[in-house]
Amino acid sequence: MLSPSQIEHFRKKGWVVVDLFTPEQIADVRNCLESNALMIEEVGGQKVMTFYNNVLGLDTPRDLHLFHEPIMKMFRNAGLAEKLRAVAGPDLLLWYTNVFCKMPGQGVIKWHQAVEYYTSSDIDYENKTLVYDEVDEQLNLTVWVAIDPADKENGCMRFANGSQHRTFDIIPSATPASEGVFAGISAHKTVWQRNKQYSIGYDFDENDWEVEDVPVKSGQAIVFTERTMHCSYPNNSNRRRLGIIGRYVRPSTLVYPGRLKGAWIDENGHNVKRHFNVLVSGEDRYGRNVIRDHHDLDETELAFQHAYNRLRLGQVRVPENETQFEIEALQQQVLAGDNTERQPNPVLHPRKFIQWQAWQQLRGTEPAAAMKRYCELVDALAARKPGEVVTEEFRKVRRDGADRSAIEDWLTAYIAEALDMPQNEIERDVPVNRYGLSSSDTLRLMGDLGEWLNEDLDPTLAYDYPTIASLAGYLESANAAQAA
Ligand SMILES: O=C(O)CCC(=O)C(=O)O
Repeated sequence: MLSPSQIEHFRKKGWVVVDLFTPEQIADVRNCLESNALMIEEVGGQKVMTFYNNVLGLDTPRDLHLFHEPIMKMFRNAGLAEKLRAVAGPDLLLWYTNVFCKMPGQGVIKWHQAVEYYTSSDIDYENKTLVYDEVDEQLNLTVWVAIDPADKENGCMRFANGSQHRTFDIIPSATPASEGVFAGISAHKTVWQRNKQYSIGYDFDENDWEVEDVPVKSGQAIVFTERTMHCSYPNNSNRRRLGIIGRYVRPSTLVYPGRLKGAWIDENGHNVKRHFNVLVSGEDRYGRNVIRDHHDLDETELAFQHAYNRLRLGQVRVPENETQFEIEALQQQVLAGDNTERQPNPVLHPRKFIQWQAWQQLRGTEPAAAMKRYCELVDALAARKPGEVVTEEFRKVRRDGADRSAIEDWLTAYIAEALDMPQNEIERDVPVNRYGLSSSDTLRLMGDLGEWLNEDLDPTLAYDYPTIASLAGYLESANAAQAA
C-alpha cells in the first residue's frame, strides 16, 4: 500500500518514490537485460547497450516484457499493482516498457511530458499511440525502476513539482535533432528522431518551477503521472545508470488505435502488429484493446527466437562458409517472408548476390519449416567441439590480380548504378563526389570494392584518390607491390 503521506506527496508533486523490489528481484531483471544486450561502440567510442525485441521483431529497448519473463514479472508484480491502485483506481493495463541505460559519458534527457506520446521530431497527430476515453480521467502512469542506483553524478531523474496539473505546449521543429529531448541516450535518439533534422521542444522554463532531483537506490521506483515534467542529468560518472520503465493506462484508453484500420506502424516507426497489453489489476469492461497474459509465439517460434538470440549475441559463432548464407537466408525467410528484393549486380555486389540467391531459393518455404531448419543449424554449430576448424573462406568471387582497367570498369559501373546514371556519363578523371555521391555512399562503395577485391580497404583512400582513375591506379600499384 502507499501510505497517506506518499499519496499526499504524489498528489502535490506529481511523483513519489517507493521501495518496491528486493535485491533478488532486481538481480533477475539485471541478469535478463545484461545477458540479452549487445554492447556496441559508436563512432567516438561511446558504449551503448542495445536490445532486440523478439515479439515485435525489432532492434529496440522497448516492450522487452513481451518476450522476457523476468521483466514481465516485474511490471505485473502484485505489490506494484496495489500501490498504483491507490492513486489510479482499480483497473490497469500495462501497455509499454522501455529500458533507459545511461552509460558513462551519455548526456541529458531534456524536459518532457508523457501525456500520450513524446516523440521529439516526427509527431504525427493523426497517428496517436493512445486515445483516452472521453469520460474517464486521462492516465498514463510511469513507474521508473532503478536497476542500478541513480544519483546526480550518474544521471538521476529530476521533476518539476506540481507541473502535473498542466499540459505544456509543444514547440515543433524547435531544436536541431542532435540536441533533441532524447539525444542524450543515443539508443533512444535513434528511435525517436530517426532521420529527422529537427526535434520538438516544450514551452517550459525550469526557472519558473520548483525542481527536485530524485536520486534512487537499486530496487526503488519513481511513480509519476503523464503530465509531470521530467528530465534527467547526464552521466558524468564512471558508473552505468540502468533504469527500466513500465507505463499503465486504464482499459478504457485505446492503445494503438491505428491497428483497427490495419495501420501497424506506430509514430516511432515500430511495427506493433504483435503488441499486446497486460491486465495487471481489476477488469476490462471495454474490450477495446488486445489483452493477453503472455505472447502467442508457439514452440517452434520460441525455439527459433532463442536460437536467433544465440547468434545475435555471439554465443554461437557462424563459420564464413555456405552455412552462413543458409542461416542468413533462413532468417530473412522467417522475418520477412519471400524475397521481394531486386537482384543485386553479381559483379558489383558478389556477397549480396549470393545472399540474395540463397534467399531466393527458399521462396515458398513455410515459416515453421524455415525456423526448424534454422534451429537445426544453430544446434549443430553450438555442438561443435572446441578447436574444431570452423572458418572456411566463403566462395571467392573475385578474379585474382584485378588490373587498373578492371577496377576502373567496376567503379564506373558501381557509381552509375548507385546514381542511376548511364555509364558513359561517368568520367574517370572527375572527382566522384562531383556526381553527388554522399560520404555514406562512398563508405559503402569502399566496403563493396574491398569485398570484390577480397581485401580490407581503408575507406579514407577514397579521399586520397578522389577520381576513378587515381583510385584504380593506386590499387593496381599496391597490388603489384604486394605480389612482388
Ligand atoms: O531514464 C531517463 O533518464 C529518462 C526517462 C524518461 O524520460 C521517461 O521515462 O520518460
